[in-house]
Amino acid sequence: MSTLPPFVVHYQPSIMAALELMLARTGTSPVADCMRYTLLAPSKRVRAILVLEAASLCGNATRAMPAAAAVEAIHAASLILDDLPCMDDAPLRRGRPAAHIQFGEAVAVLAAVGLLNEAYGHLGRSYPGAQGTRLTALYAEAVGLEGLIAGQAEDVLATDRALSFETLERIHRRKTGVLFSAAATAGALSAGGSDADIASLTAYAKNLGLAFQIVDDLLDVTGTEAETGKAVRTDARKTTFVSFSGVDGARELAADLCRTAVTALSPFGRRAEPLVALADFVAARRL
Ligand code: GRG
Repeated sequence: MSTLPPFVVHYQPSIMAALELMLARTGTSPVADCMRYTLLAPSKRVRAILVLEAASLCGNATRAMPAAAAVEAIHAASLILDDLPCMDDAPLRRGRPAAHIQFGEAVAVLAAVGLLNEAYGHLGRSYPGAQGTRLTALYAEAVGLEGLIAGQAEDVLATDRALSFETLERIHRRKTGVLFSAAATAGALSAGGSDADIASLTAYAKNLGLAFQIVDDLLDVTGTEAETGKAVRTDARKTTFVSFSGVDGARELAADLCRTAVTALSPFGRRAEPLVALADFVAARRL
């Protein structure tokens, strides 16, 4: 994988420690090994950073780490499932053989379910009472039938079919954007943020998530396997933001969405600078 910018590197050790802690109870077995293989592999950790920065913006980052670890476990589960032969059939992930190539399909599926299970268990153990219930429900809804699962189902069923822009946008808001929004909301909730804070952060993350996906489509066309850590030129049978708008159009769309995202942070003033930097990173990323 290409080198990460210093802004993102800064967070890696504490997030890795939190992920190790979350998996401390899982022991060793083929399924546990596959969970660790996927979750601890090199990643930008954008969703965890979003949780931590949202919490910090709401005045208290001290309670956010379990929610940051949990969103990364959910994300890792989604990557394992996304790469399976019955889905995107992708051989490479995070610069390594995909989980099903390394461990076989059965273990990979069980590891994905195991990661989801650990994510929810970790939330329940880390946040007592109403806060834990709210965070668990938030992530469950993001994964569910208005979120990742719905987006993935519509995406898989759309292979080899032309899509309207509206459908394409709905698929990717669900597949990618919803987990970004949940991460920002979780950070705010862990910090006791107000409804107004949550509304601003959710609007930011929703737009950032769609921009992130558009850049993902761009990198499939303009990036290399060495930079992205995954196979490229794989989207030939799918309608993507690039097939719709061209490389320049998609780049403009992503930049527009990042600008809209940043505008939503205006109530926070200068304190929002780290999240503005995150949007800049998303718009320009090569990995
Ligand atoms: C039950 C969790 C669950 C999911 C079922 C398989 C599925 C439904 C959804 C797939 C969602 C998915 C993989 C969307 C793509 C999002 C995306 C752009 C992934 C790449 O994320 P990065 O670049 O990856 O942040 P790293 O490796 O840096 O973490």
